[in-house]
Amino acid sequence: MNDTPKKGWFQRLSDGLSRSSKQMTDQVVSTFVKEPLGEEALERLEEHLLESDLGPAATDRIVERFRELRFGKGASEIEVKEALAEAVAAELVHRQATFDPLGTEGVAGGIKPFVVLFVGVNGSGKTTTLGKIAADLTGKGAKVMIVAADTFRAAAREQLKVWAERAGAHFESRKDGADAAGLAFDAYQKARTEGFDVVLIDTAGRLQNKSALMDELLKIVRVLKKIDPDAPHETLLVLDATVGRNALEQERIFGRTAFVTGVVMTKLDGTARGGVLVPVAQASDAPLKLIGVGEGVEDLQPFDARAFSRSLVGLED
Ligand SMILES: Nc1nc2c(ncn2[C@@H]2O[C@H](COP(=O)(O)OP(=O)(O)O)[C@@H](O)[C@H]2O)c(=O)[nH]1
Ligand SMILES: [Mg+2]
Repeated sequence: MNDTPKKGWFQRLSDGLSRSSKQMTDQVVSTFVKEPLGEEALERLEEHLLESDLGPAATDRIVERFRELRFGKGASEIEVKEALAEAVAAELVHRQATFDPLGTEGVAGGIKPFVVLFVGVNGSGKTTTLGKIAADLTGKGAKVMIVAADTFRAAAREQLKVWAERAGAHFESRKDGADAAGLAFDAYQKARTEGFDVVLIDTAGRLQNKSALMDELLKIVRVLKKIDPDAPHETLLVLDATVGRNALEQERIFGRTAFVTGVVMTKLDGTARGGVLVPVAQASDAPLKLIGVGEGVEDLQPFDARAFSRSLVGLED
């Protein structure tokens, strides 16, 4: 029997970000608690923020805020953390948006089925993120179809099928090497006739052949638009936080095709440099919508700038 109380979402977020927050707390916070705020401490703050991958632009602004704050000698740890959390949140609040396919901008607003396309390089967490979303949606009573448009690898299809079964979602696939766009088109048609609420389309992420991959993604988008010019209604770019600043390069590659409507940052639990979320959110044209802080279904969370920032510096909700 397991009588441990279910963890709240903020606790999951904090646990997921614990490696990053430890880094922040050990370095940044101790700088200010130990010595009065002077130029030297500010320089050290700058170094530590850069080491946390917050990026030069946000780092400059945060250091500037701290300069203006003029902490007295021996500021308390909480004071420093609160100030840092606020400074980080200020970098992110304008970069957050909600993903709610069942809400008024989706099914409740008459867009049914609501089509979501998942893009990103192999290993970024597309399939896992899609699976977590499927489980969440079926849990809310939605009729969900999962489409395995990553048609190149049998293993990829199998992995997705397991998620579909677990979530109780309908699964559409074809054999190896089948035309991904053809599959997506037929599946979307079927979803319309059969009254599905949401269609989740997984795609391949072979970056070895960038132009072929982009052509394939654009072709999928093009055929979906033949059915509804507004489809896909959401295109989520999935980025892995553990690759650090390479995530910025991936954002550039996929973002350039200009159809991304939301960013998902996964594996924040797998890095001590979760600060990389900041430059990625700022570089992307599309807002950040979801974050992954673990492998469990409940470890995919809506992105909340304030909660993220507080967790990042080890503060309570
Ligand atoms: N720790 C952790 N692992 C994750 C997270 N998201 C995905 N993964 C893992 O990352 C690996 C690659 O994910 P996958 O969904 O197959 O990536 P894809 O190639 O983009 O479809 C898998 O082992 C996942 O379990 C996350 O938020 N946290
Ligand atoms: Mg996959």
